[in-house]
Amino acid sequence: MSRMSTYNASSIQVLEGLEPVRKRPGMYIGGTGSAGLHHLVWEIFDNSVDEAMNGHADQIEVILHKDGTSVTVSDNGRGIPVDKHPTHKKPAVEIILCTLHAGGKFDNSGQGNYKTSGGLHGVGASVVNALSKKLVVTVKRDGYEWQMEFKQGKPVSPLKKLGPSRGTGTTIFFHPDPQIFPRTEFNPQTIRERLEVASYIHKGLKVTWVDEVNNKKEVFHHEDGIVAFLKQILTEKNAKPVHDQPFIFSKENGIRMEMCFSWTESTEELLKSYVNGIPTGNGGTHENGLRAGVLKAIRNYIETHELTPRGVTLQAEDIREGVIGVLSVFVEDPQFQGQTKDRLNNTEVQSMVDGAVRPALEQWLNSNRSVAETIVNRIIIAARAREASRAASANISRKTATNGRLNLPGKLADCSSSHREESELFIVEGDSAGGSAKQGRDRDKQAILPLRGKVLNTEGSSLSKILENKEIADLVTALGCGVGPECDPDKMRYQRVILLADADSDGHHITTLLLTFIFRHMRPLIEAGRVYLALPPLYRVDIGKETYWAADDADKERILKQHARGNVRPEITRFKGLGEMMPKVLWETTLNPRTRRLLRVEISDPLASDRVINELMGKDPSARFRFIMERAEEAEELDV
Ligand code: 0RA
Repeated sequence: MSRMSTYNASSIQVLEGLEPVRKRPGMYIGGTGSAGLHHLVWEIFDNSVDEAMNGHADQIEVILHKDGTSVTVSDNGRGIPVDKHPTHKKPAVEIILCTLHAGGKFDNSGQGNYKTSGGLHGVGASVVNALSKKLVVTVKRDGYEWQMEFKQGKPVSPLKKLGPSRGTGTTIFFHPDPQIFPRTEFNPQTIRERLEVASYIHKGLKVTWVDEVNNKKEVFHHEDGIVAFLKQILTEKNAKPVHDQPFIFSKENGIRMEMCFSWTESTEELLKSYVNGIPTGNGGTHENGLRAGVLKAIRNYIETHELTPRGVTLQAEDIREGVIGVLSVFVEDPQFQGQTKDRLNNTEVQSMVDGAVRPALEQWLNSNRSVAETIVNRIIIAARAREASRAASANISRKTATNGRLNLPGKLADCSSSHREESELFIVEGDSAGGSAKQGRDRDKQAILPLRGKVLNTEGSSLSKILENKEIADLVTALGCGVGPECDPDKMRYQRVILLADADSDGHHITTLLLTFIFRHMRPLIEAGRVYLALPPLYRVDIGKETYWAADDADKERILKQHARGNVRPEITRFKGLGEMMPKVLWETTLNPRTRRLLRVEISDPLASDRVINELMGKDPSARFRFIMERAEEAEELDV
């Protein structure tokens, strides 16, 4: 009889022999190439994972043997039953390993009966048995150890009682049949990765990986499950979350799902998703549900709290930018789609995930308001960056279309050295100061760009609008490093750019406006440590016919002590402006690298500074003043 078909009323199982599996292996494991070969490991491993998921096991060991072509999987579960089946008069373990199960696993434990195997057909151990030249099952159960051996799916000998034994569990050794598989070498890396993921997806499960080919042993065990997984991904990707704790959500009823994610400073969006522990590299309905739920929750939060930004429209990509997370769902009858069968296709899953995530995320945002604010801020930045990026590329293509060569601004007094490493650009406020600076500078290494007109308050404007401002456009052209997403410090025409303004409130204002622009649209320059503030002197000290400049109070005292003459009364005035300084003095006090003081502009916390800028610009001018002073203090003082 080539087929055995039996109907059993008590278990409702359709039992069938294994001949069809050997005849058409592709139907059961997808193919006989490398993927099919590894599928054998997943089938056996997933059975043990099932046993663990149902609460009967917490340890699984997988051994790739020295030959690289045989594997042992063992667990400390209940052990496959060995008692004789009432109708078939054969040990249950033999039926399980020698028949195709149309009706699923012989599990009457009453616990959630998920089949973890997201495999192509989920038919389990008997398929592996059919396609193995040798398979040995060892069971510890009922106080004894039992063993049975098979060849190409057929028993070699009856079930043997080896002897008394403590504990319970199942061990399956198998050696794929070279008559079926052209190549029977397993890839250790492929197996290792799958095991590691399983240890994250099934929190608490201890998976031991023994790679005898490479003489390696590893234990994967994560009590924090996918949250630990997320942590590892963030570290690996070097992605810094913008909030401390990830959003974590799990749900058992309906369908089982578990997820966690964080918004990060990364511009990448990365969601690792799994169905029944199987990676779904091509996403599918579960991922779609998550994305839809997150979008709705965020939009709703922004709307209810009236956080809608002016001047930009938030798009889905802005909300998702930088989100890194893990999604794991368990579906009873997963349908996979696509060439590589790694996209979930069950339509009901989408609305279930969406419907669960949306209220949960909204509630989380509402009960973590400062976190929510940080996230919303990050989203708004993404939207602004996106608009700036589009505007910038439009602008650049327009430029290259009209004049291919860089057209330097007319009022730039460039330096003569062609070595970037030794050259610097001073942005100087006002014409008269610009004139002094041009005369007083080291022409070889120092370039001067005087800013004449009003510098635009760039906050909240699109980049294309900003670039209509002549002063800003000149600055961009002179630096030559590009703007917006194009900005590349390596292309900058100078080693550093130094903002030089008076130490009065107008000076602070213009410096703030320039820094705001650079922070928003040329941030890489700041990150590369190539933006500086020059510190002109604070006091002018006149003693008789001599004039001295004091950098600060201590300097002033020193000058007074050193140059005081009994009969002459020193005259101290606060420094009024760069314009009153002779070129030579400007050189000595502010430009000369040997004597000047510079502050390097740094960003301590990008989001914090972002908030500061948002809050301060366009509001109280004294607050702007404070901002620049605080920035200056934060910046590292340098002797350049
Ligand atoms: C059928 C019934 C029961 C357990 C198993 C199969 C079982 C199968 C595998 C495969 C690998 N590890 C396994 N562990 C258990 C339930 C037995 C009972 O009710 O005690």
